[in-house]
Amino acid sequence: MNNRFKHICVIGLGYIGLPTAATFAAHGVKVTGVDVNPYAVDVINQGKVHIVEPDLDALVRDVVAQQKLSAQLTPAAADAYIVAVPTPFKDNHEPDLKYIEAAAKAIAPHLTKGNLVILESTSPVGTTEQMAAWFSESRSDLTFPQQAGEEADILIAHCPERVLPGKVLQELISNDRIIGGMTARCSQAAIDLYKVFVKGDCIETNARTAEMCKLTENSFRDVNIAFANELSIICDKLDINVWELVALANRHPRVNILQPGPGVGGHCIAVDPWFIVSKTPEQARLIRTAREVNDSKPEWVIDQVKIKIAEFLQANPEKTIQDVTVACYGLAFKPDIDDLRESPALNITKKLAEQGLNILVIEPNIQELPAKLPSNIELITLNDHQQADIHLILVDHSCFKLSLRLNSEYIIDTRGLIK
Ligand code: SAJ
Repeated sequence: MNNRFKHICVIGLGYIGLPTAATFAAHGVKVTGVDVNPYAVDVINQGKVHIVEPDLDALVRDVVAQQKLSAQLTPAAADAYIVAVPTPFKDNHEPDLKYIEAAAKAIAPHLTKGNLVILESTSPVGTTEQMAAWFSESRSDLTFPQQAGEEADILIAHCPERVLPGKVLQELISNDRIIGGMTARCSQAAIDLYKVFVKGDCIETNARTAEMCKLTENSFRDVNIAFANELSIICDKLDINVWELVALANRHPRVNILQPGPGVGGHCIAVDPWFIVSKTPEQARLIRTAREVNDSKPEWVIDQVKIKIAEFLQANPEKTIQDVTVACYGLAFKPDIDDLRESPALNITKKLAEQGLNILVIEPNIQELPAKLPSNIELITLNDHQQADIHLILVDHSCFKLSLRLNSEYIIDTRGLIK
């Protein structure tokens, strides 16, 4: 283990902060985890977890039992600080940095000469410099890289997280890491810290490039998914099977089209491109349009359901709209996870229920429906799906791929499962 960082403080114990804190603790570093949510702090101190991520529960149980990880509501003095708090956007798509500001103000009183502070939260370009400015406002007795360069008392870097939900514990260790120090000395300190467990390469750059790199990765994905989603709508008009089309085009050695779906979910790819658009609205035309294309896909799916219902009622004139039952396959934002946050599948299901339709949901990864859903939605098992009139496939869970067999004319397949 590297001797330089014996005790670190991780601010924000969510989907990134908690696995990061637990992984450092498992590699012998004493970790104080900090979260403003008293429930999360309590649960972690009992050796349990408040989020679902494969193998995280066992890891947290072990490191808490070994007293390597403990949680509390406010930061403590440490050798290094890692900020992993959310960076949401406001209603106008402008980034909201209030959690980073609050974290900086909570850390500032504890800073001592030689400390390293790493911002891991996905951030608009310039946020690391802003965080450094917040520190220097609170601590005129210390020097920071923006004033003192390599001589600064406090070292600051941006090292964005890039792990895939569902594979966080593996990717934390195996992924390459972008290290954006405010100076070369800051980068070297951050590399020394991550090398405690990172097996991938730690690649040095400056803080602004590191910020933009993370936003670029997710925008690249968003733009490419938008291309696939737009193709699916074009193909529907032209009576072409988009899944066959994509597979054929991808036989070209330099073409690699992503998969269309019901929209883009989660809290990264659907959010981060806006951070580029808000800084450079005149220039980021393609990135903005991709966001709009992906955000409008759920409405298109709902229109497809309405068309199928009209066809069904025409073929079954004895029935009325109140008799129609729609089965929705999947609620999660992507396959084989239970995460429903910003899920297009969940939004589509909710909107269909609000129109008075009877909805059956098949989501094998959850035990009960979220409390806020309308009462005309029922959670059923895959075995009971045949009772539905209309079948809407929203998530390509592995179990659907293996065992979903539909014998119906009334199928809307947003994931190409039936093909
Ligand atoms: N999706 C499609 N078609 C595709 C691929 C994805 O419709 O071909 C949809 C998914 O169904 C889902 C959404 O996109 O709704 C996002 O899923 P994802 O698996 O592509 O990505 P996330 O949001 O789970 O994680 C991303 C990752 N970024 C990249 O792959 C560039 C991850 O590495 C990041 O760490 C994470 O965002 C993050 O935290 O920013």
